[in-house]
Amino acid sequence: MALQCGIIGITNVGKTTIFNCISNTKVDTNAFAFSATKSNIGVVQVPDKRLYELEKHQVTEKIVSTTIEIVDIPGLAKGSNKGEGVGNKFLGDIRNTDALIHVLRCFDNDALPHIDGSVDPVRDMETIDLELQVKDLESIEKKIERLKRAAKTGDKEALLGLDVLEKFRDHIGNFNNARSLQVKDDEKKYVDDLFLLTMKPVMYICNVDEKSAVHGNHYVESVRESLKGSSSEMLIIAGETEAEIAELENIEDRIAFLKDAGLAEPGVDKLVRTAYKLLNLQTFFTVGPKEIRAWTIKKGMTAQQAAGVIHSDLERGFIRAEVMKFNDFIALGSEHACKEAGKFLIEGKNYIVGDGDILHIRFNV
Ligand SMILES: Nc1nc2c(ncn2[C@@H]2O[C@H](COP(=O)(O)OP(=O)(O)OP(=O)(O)O)[C@@H](O)[C@H]2O)c(=O)[nH]1
Ligand SMILES: [Mg+2]
Repeated sequence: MALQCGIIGITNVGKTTIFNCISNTKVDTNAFAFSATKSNIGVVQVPDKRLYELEKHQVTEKIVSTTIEIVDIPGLAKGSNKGEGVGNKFLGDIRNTDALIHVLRCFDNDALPHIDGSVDPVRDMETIDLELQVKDLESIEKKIERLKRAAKTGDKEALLGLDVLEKFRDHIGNFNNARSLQVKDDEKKYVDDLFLLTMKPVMYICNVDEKSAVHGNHYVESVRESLKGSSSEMLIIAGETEAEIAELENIEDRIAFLKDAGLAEPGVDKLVRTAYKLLNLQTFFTVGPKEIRAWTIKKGMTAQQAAGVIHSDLERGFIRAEVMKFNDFIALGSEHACKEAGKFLIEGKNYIVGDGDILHIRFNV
């Protein structure tokens, strides 16, 4: 199953606008609060300039990017945990995602009133966090009750679990997100089964007006300030500008538009790459005259598991992997040159694949 990144935030902050740019779809966006009634799922190509570097050294018929799934979830509001706005249902959609893209409104627009009366991205962030925290507390309390019953019968494991869950309850009860609690690896298992919403890795998107696309604005500064000391990433994106760029069919027009806006690449490209990292994913390549292709694996996967991403036969009949590092291949310019330089490696099934590895799997079924 593909890993999913969910776009969350208050209603009318530009989630669907950004989703449309990255997924090349045309879901209706409008200025009515809570007009969206279902989540949109898009398969999004992960932009990777390395594919075009590889093409310089290998003539090929086509280039295939790897993809991730992005889900655009309708806006939450204060009280969503009790069914306010469009409510509970969407908290369930968030539960199914593996990482979160939290969009914050950082633009003024008198024609588009804010649901809470004023533009204040830090307040919005806290509103959403609180909704998720309330949900998490519910799940934790339920499990605590269950474990308490088991602990009465002398179940040692239940006692250990209780200890960890109570730590989480106190932490989240003090308006913190689960992800910021430091716990030992062997303690994590007591909450893993709860799929806590505030445990999911998150990145913040400041949605700004066009003139703030490069340097941000005072709203962005307030977000930056509030994220000080946290490990979460923050990106600035001019949603409406990005939407205009995405409208342009012609690549030269796009480049000219980007240049005018002072951008080196579409902001959404960086967004998708960051989401990919957030999901703890990395890429390996296959390179040949028929196609040059990027494939997705989880960090830490072995050569045999990576072979299985291409085809189950390759995993089942795995013999060995021939590996070239991306940088070696680009620097030396060909497989032959890599061989001469001792940079063509023969690896077994337990080899841990590195980001950017060029693999050729030898197999026999
Ligand atoms: N000025 C300005 N308007 C924007 C920007 N991004 C989105 N909008 C407008 O804001 C309105 C809502 O945008 P959507 O993308 O539908 O917002 P949403 O967050 O998906 O809203 P819900 O699905 O209701 O939660 C639309 O009228 C957009 O044109 C922006 O960067 N600048
Ligand atoms: Mg929407």
